[in-house]
Amino acid sequence: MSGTPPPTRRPGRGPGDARAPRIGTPGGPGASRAPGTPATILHVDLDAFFAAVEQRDRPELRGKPVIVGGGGPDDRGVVSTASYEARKFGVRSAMPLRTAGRLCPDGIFLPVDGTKYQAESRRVMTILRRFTSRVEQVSIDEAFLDVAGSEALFGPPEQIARRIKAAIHDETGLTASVGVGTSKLIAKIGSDLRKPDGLVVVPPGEEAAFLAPLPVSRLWGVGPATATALAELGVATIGDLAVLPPDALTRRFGKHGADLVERAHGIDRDPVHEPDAMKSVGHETTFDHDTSDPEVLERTLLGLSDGVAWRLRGMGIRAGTVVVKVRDSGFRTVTRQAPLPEPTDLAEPIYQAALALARPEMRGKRIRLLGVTATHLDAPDQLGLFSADEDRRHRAMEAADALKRKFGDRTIVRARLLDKGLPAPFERDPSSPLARRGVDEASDEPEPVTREREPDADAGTEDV
Ligand code: TTP
Ligand code: MG
Repeated sequence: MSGTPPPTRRPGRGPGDARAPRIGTPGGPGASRAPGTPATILHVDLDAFFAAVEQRDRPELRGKPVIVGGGGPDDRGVVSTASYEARKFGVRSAMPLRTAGRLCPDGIFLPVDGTKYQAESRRVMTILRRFTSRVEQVSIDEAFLDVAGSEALFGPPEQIARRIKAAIHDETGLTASVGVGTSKLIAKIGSDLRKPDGLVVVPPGEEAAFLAPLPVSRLWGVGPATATALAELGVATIGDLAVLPPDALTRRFGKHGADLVERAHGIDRDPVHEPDAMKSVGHETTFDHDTSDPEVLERTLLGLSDGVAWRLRGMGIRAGTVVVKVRDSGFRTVTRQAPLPEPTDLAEPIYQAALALARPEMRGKRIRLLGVTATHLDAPDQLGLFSADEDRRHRAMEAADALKRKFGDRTIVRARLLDKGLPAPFERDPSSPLARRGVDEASDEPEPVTREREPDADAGTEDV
């Protein structure tokens, strides 16, 4: 919030502004997608979400450095998020709480109230669905919208973005940043650029100019390993990448290289997926070194299951089936699936099912990749209301689970995983194009060359 506590708006950048900054050079480099592609994609991301909810509910915390996560600076866990006031001291998500305590001795440390944040998340997603049914929630506090078709009712995309910001602010007391563009990539980068309470509109045709000055690490698909490899080729900014001959990138990075050049021009063909189209939620991880260590394999499955359950809960949906994917050192990939005893959004049953499925497939092999996916998802809870007693009981259980496992024990599990050089699955989701900030640093991205060798489609893999 840069010195201004929520829900106060930053002057000149609030939802009521007359004009959003338009980034790019009019008449600059040609349209990056087919001419005439309208800029109807929005990315909405709440600002310092968990911390902002706490500052809203406790006015005495506004304007103060608030650090959410675990029990305090002596806790073994990690920071979930920090208010913008705390970020000035260098505090970031996924940082050990002890480090946060050192950087920001006057920080106010608060435990994570997962139930409260999930309820807020549902309220915000319900607001978004008033503007279009084409809402793809990608994490607890962010979503893509495609507002093509909503303009007759709500005005052009920029106006819709303002209305959304105002509605979120008025109805929840939280601020959101919004990016508007022709693709998810542009909208996502736009929403991040002027946080907090930002609004960035990139008109069609100005994508490449908009991206050019930004560091190449802003592109998704560019983690630390790729960034280092690109730096060796003299690439620091997205503009540097855009002018490289695609052939050179393809030789160095395979298909991934060609994708990178496209992205550097702002091209991202992935449409906004409506909830009905969402068939599964999954996480997978490739080990740096193939392993047959049962402890590593089981912990990884636990971490993956935890990540999947977290996302299910964030979206207010439950899964009926668990699918595991096991790839061995010879690139043989099998998937196995089984129904859950009952639909769930809890980590434990997902983990138990995943372990039972994976164990026979892992025995006696060196494992290269593990994945856990939840399918047969029930419809998102659009109203965010839980009427039945049964549902209330479940929510209570889920809240306890969330607090105990994810933010208490789980942060320790996560820290243990990190100790072993394993990725933290909640924070790194290969099935999502969104690389989360502060997280790639914690996870060991496989070398791009390795990735290139991976077959695009796995023979024998069921389509989930
Ligand atoms: P983000 O949207 O990444 O972060 P944020 O909303 O706190 O801040 P920003 O203004 O930069 O968007 O994540 C949303 C919430 O998810 C965040 O408030 C806390 C939680 N979270 C974690 O628990 N661990 C993590 O590593 C990250 C990145 C987020
Ligand atoms: Mg956010």
